[in-house]
Amino acid sequence: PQTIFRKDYTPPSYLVDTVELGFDLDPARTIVASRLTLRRNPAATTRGIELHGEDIELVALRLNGKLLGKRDYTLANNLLTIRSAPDDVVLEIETLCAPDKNTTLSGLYVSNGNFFTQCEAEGFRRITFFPDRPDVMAKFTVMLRADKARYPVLLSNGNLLEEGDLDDGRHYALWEDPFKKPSYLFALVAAQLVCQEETFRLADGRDALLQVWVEDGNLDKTDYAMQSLKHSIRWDEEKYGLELDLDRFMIVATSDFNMGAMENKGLNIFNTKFVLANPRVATDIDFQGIEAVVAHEYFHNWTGNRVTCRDWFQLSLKEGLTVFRDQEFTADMIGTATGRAVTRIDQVRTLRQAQFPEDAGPMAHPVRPDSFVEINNFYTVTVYEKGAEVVRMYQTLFGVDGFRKGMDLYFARHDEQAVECDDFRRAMADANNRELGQFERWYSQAGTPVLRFEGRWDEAAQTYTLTLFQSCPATPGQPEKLPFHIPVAVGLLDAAGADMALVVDGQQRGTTAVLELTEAEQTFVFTGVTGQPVASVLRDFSAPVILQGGYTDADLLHLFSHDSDPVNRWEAGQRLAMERLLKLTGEAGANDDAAASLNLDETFIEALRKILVDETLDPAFREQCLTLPSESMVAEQLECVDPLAVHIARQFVRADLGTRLRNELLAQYEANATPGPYSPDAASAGKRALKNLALAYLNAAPDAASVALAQRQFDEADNMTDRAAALSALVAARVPQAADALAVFYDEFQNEALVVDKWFAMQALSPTTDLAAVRALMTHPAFTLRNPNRARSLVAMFCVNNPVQFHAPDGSGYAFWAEQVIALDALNPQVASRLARAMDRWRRYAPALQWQMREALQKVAGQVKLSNDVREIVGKALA
Ligand code: DPP
Ligand code: ZN
Repeated sequence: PQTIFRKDYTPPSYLVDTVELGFDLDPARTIVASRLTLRRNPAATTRGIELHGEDIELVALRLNGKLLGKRDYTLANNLLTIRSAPDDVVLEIETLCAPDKNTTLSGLYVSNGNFFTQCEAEGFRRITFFPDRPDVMAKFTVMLRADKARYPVLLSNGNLLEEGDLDDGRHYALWEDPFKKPSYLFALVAAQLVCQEETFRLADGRDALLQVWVEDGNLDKTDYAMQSLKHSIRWDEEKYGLELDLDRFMIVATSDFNMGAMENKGLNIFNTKFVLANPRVATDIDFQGIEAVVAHEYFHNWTGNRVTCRDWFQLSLKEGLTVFRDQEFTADMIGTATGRAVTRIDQVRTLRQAQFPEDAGPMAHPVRPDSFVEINNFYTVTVYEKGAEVVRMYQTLFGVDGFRKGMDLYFARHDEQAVECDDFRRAMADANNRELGQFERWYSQAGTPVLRFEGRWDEAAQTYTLTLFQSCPATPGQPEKLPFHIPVAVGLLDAAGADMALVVDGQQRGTTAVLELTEAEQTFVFTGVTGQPVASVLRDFSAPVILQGGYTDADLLHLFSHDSDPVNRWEAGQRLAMERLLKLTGEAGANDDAAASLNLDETFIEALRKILVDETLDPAFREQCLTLPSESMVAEQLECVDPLAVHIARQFVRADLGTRLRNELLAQYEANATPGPYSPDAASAGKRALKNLALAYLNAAPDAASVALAQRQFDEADNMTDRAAALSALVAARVPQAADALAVFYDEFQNEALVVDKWFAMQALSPTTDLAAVRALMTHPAFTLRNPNRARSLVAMFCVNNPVQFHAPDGSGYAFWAEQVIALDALNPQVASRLARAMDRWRRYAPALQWQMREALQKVAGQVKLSNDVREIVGKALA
């Protein structure tokens, strides 16, 4: 496969002013007629007209009215080239495609008998021939024609101009998008759907029509998405002065979708997972996900659609920024300081769980990659979540007001343009009169920087000298790294745990100072420090780095008890836990009987006990503090991973906490009941989270009482959060009641696809589920590889989130992985390629596992027929 490089960018040879699309929709044979007006791009460096096209049949091609023959163009490798053409051109293109055969879910496809599209990144070329690149922005008019009884709803981007009946039971709808857009934002839906709709008054006094479209029978699950949409519109008006620029905004849910959702202009298409919710079927996490994703896609209307990307290497320009915006929205919706911190902690967890490993593995790439084979492989946690961290650092450096000034300048300069990450950085720099040259390295260098610190208190001088050190490990293609510009937020705690007033270089800096580290090593002197402080470094996780060492156990206990920065307070607890997990993992791996002799110190238990029962702290925050780093986070710390030892160690800690904190856990279980009707608000969700953590710990060392508690909760709960938590506890406890409860649960929810996904997922990720059980589940009538949510719920869940079973010593998990990647690849390369990444870290495993993992990778790589998507992933893993 061919590698595409950022440095090879050339401007498009022609620009497209208008696109008129006509669709005659038929599942087996859809006719697409396209009429493009093009003009030569004055900035072009190439001459011919280049149109992309993939898996479509060209029926006719006319240039300025003249039918072109085979000699007038070339069509090879999915590229149609017309070598010579006048400066102004009208192209008329007729093509055919077969949506019902399209299992890739990219382009135009059929799901449950309905038509949907997905064009990002390069799906539009599967619909018609077009310069399918984001820097070609055009005005679209779309005519849809289809059978009226079968497809009563016909939707596309923008505003509805006209609709009516045709002969033969067909009907039509004509849509016009008033804004120019790249082809990846095109969408259509032709379907049997119903909608919840509402008129919403915008800040400028206009009324907009908001619609949430779902399959019949799901209108009892659209309220939360609608409410989230209204909150998002309001928030963007108030926070950034950005308004909805259309008369209507539609969200459509489909159960077959590769991603979470898609921000098509005015017609967002969503995975049902991020639309459908009511208390009976959705958990608190689901509600949170819906709010965040609805907001994310809505916010793209400005950050992504009005200002878009010049090329796909700039993906983080829109994704990092939009993730940051949805993160801030979520925090603002909760509103409290600890609520904000709890969401920040979730973000830090995601980085550690997924992004740091990516940055340290074979797929490591900068936030703005330099090359790719398949762009779909670069919709990554690095581009999204690390990209959001990079955007967050501007706000940390310039403050909320300075950040807003930068945003305003960005829109003033670039509205309706396709631009680069550098343009965003320049807007931030210029609006704040700062030079941000070095900051560019966050976009160009891959790898997670490592930050260390040394602090020295001088009693005589009353100074505290803090020396910060940074380095960054080599990543593929980048052996040497230069220092980053890192905002390091620091506080100093006195012996009583109170924040000291900070004076750095003679300047008063409040109680948290944002130090700007730009060198490999740099020293900062705090003056007027009257007692030995404990430094709280990297408050609020002020940069996406790994903070190494520097703390004693006593320091960490002090911070865990007192730090006024809740994120670092939580962090201290995580460090205490991690040190213990690593030590126990070493012991558990040493010999087979080690499990019986593991032991946890009273100091640690006591520290957790204090937090657990501290009623001055939000339950949501306490739950975060009591949650241990995951097995994969522990594994990330090890040079050579023995997944079984990691599992034994972590399970031991969970069970030991369940036993030694039993009374406190029981008390919290009772105290955090949420009587009355279910509400997904953050305070109630936090209580349920703490209560269900207590239930899980009590059942980590199950006895009759704890099992009965889980069983009672399963039987009596009126909401999915509590039911699913109880069922998971029973499954994890390996008790006979689990099988009955699973059967009851399936029976009750078999017609709710998203709950059936949960049913598969909770079994797939339980350490009690081995590969044989997974294979048995794959024969269940409800299982199919064709639906991405379902495939992920069982196969990916097992391979990624059940490490102890997946890494079975006989290598059977790896053989299964290879088999499933190959099977999925034939259907849907994007889904297959995600699963392929489960092997990224194979070189870190114990030798006996490593060679079996390599064998599985080689088996996939050796397939003659393999998508570029999967080939790139396994190729990089083996390189
Ligand atoms: N739909 C994906 C997202 O919103 C890709 N743009 O992030
Ligand atoms: Zn996005």
